[in-house]
Amino acid sequence: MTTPQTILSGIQPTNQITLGNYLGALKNWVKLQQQYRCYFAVVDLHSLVTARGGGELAANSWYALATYLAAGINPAQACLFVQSHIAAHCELAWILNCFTWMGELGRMTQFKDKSVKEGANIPAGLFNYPVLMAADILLYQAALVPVGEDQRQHLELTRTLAQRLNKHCGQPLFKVPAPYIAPVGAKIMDLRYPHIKMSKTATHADGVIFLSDDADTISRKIKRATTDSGRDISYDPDNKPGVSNLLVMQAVLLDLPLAEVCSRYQEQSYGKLKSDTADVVVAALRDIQGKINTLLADRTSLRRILDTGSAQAQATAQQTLNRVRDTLGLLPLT
Ligand code: AQP
Repeated sequence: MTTPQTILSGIQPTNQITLGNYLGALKNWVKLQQQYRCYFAVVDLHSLVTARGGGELAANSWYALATYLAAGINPAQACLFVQSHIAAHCELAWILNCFTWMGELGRMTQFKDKSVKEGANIPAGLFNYPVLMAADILLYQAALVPVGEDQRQHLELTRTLAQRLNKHCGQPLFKVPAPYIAPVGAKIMDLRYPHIKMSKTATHADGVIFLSDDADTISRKIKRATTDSGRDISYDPDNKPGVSNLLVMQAVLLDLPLAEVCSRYQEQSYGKLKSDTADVVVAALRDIQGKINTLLADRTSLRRILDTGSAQAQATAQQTLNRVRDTLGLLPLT
């Protein structure tokens, strides 16, 4: 029997998880855990870049862990852990920083977009974020990284760094990972401003569906979603981003081909599309929301899952880090 390939992915607990995170990442993870050796992290160190920590970060981290489980991640199949519990992430990130060029980081679209919001004091962490992400992935020798479209460029940098270090050290220290981008749902758009992606840290909550939103809130947000001035309902993300976004949500949540969902709305109104989409989203999230609340009420069990996952992640990560340290000539720890 061949050893399954490794997958690593994570979500930042910057705020509560959104429908975009769920459809673009989490829902795929649930399928992938059957076939691959999976590591799923709550990447809390990344969140410090914009959230700057505090009680909310801790609460959001527990919430993220509970959401992974409620969505269907099975801790007996996948390793669940919190990024900051594994010190190797920061150590490898520093090493990779020494092999990353400023020009490469300056070209990152997410850095350019997010630094505009930061004003005069742009945290260096925002600039170096893709390097920490590369460390997250390379420590576990991940072959595949399921991400939404927004992370494609960061993954490309991870590949470059893996190849650069492998060449520099004259040996395959790191597996060169490939992105796993779902054909549909990889970029769920904001409901209010459908030309930008739905984001946890959007300044306007009305365009974002949080997994914690109740049924009325979800319905209200979808019914007020921006559509366009036409009448026909078709998948055309360039000219009809709002309508296309709702069609995609239904297709992914109902596990139906996009063309089949589109065909249901040949002679229908935008109002019907919105109310059906609201029903589909509410129904899909109801079960998950109930489970999240039950899981959050039992912190001892969540802690036990984390402890098991951390021990497993620590062993794998340290193995990679030790090889890197040796190869680069850093003195052994003992
Ligand atoms: N709108 C989206 N559609 C599809 N996938 C998405 N992802 C994020 N937004 C969408 C995917 O979710 C995973 C976790 O993302 P992240 O927490 O690392 O941060 P992000 O990509 O920066 O996502 P957000 O929600 O926009 O967070 P903030 O506001 O904190 O920056 C990734 O796989 C991502 O691709």
